[in-house]
Amino acid sequence: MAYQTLIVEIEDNVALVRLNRPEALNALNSVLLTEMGDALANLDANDKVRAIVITGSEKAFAAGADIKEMSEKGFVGMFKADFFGDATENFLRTRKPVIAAVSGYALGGGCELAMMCDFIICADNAKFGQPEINLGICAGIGGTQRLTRFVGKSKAMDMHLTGRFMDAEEAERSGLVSRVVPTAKLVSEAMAAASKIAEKSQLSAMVVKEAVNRSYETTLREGLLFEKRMFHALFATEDQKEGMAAFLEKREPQFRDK
Ligand code: CO8
Repeated sequence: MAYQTLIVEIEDNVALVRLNRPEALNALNSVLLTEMGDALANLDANDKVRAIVITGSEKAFAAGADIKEMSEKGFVGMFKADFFGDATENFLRTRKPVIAAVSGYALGGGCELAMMCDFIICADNAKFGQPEINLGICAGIGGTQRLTRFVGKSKAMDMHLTGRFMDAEEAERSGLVSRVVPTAKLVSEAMAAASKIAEKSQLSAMVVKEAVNRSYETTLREGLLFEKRMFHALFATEDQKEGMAAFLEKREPQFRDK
């Protein structure tokens, strides 16, 4: 897969998608977001791929939406094109687990892109922020909604209203990231986490992703019912029989996604 703004590699059932606009600290422009949607759709459909890692460079995961591209736009054009609406929908259609591996700046749309992934592992040099207020705008692909759910109202308001950056230690303490690792080991740690996921039954992994994401969309009662029914449904799979037999026989399971 050859892209203008992304480098995609597949290694042992795990895909690594690297944002590649170093001249603009991986700022998200229309080309990049279209290519990201296309890459994720291809990887989702590729049976060799069982988990996906998205990363940037050491200096920047992504420094936000591309300000140069946005600066001349007006309301009518943005509204009619539903600017970045499709890109978000395409991203969220991915059914395989997606890990964000964040080093350096994850600002504005970059922070939002990381939060659209299933979880975030960050390097100890990471800096998260929603500085759109400094540009006279606000977040546009989930920052006000997702950051609030990750870190709570008070900290989300602080980040959006002051535009300040959050370092890796604060991000872990606040629940924005699942783990912090040394910068030099970021990609290998994220790939190792993805490989661990790739060993599991893909059916279970897809159910877990749907069920956890549903907790953001619905009431507790409906979410619990969804989880219980999916739990029941997994007993119709060969992987459930294999997983439990392997445990009882004290051996490693051989999942076949059936
Ligand atoms: N857009 C376009 N170009 C950028 C961006 C950006 N967001 N960020 C950095 N660049 C470019 C710079 O213009 C510069 O290019 P050049 O060398 O041609 O002048 C190059 O990247 C290097 O940047 P700096 O020289 O500024 O590097 P520093 O190390 O001095 O500073 C910072 C790094 C602090 C990250 C700084 O670049 C910065 O503040 N960037 C802007 C951060 C920002 O405001 N982000 C929010 C953007 S708005 C947004 O994301 C809206 C989200 C809603 C929709 C999302 C859709 C995807």
